[in-house]
Amino acid sequence: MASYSEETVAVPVGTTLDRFIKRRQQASPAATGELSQLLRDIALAAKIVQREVSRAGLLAITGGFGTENQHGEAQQKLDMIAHVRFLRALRNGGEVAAIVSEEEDSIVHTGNQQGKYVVAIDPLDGSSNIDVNVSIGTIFSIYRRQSPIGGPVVESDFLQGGHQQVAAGYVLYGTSTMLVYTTGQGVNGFTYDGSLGEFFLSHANLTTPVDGRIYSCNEGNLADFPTGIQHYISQCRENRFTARYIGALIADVHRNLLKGGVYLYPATRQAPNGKLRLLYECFPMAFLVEQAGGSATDGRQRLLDIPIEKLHQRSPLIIGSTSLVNAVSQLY
Ligand code: AHM
Ligand code: MG
Repeated sequence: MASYSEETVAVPVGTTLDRFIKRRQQASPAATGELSQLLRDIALAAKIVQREVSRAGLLAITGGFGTENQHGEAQQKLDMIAHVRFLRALRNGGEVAAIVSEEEDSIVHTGNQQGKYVVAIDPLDGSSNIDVNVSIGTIFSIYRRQSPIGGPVVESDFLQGGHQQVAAGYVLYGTSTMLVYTTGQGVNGFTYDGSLGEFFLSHANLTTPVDGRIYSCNEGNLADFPTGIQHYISQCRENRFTARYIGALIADVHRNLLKGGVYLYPATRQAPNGKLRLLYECFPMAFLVEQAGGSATDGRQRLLDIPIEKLHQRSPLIIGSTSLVNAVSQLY
């Protein structure tokens, strides 16, 4: 038989998320495997949600659920479906003792009081994009609980502060579905191959450009932005920066992470504390972007330094390439 090289006969499919998680676990002798299992549970829920998202138009699951969340925003059917999917996966996995979700006012106890971890999650971010087939995503943040294992989780388990995150990441349901996460040792991105039902490592050791030329904000609110931000936007226009705003935090941050740019959701006259939530939107994205070499601030201080007092606390967010974030801070 003629000699052949394997690679020319069949291109390798690459490293699955499962194998990547396992390797990371083996490299850390103290690891018990619980965090690995938790990440697998998140990936499983992400696959299920990606299935629902991709068929949304066929399944009559677009549109409103007829209820509002604690922020007074209409809950979409898919918001609630994603909430239940993640809740169920984390409950069944057994590593998570409680969850805080954008879709629930108070802590959701999973019944796994032996679980070491708590998870804060925005199950489906970018709600206004759901019905129109535009990118949406899931954001998650993992903490090791401080309350005694075996007892009930308490609010302070979630209010430890952004620096205490053990892991954080997002799932982007876009032109392809990606899971991007950090455990504090850099950032890695995985792309979903639906035909195999697996996430594969596609963006190893992701780093973001220090500089960039994209700015992303809801410019319709310009007149209500703080003066410093208005000046910054004027500079972006004068310098012929590119404006890109999808209206889904994850999609905007993801693009800027790869290409270099800055995302801004500042305080506005109507929302003096900004719109986005610290626990399950700002903290996880700030942790991840910093791990990729970028920066995040509320305009006054490093975002991860912000003291958190309430589960659904809001904050302004300026996040992205370090030199652009610094430029915004200087004008604030
Ligand atoms: P949501 O959690 O209700 O979806 O709101 C968060 C979203 C972000 O993803 C997005 O960047 C922002 O809200 C868009 O807000 P606006 O429509 O005010 O520009
Ligand atoms: Mg959200």
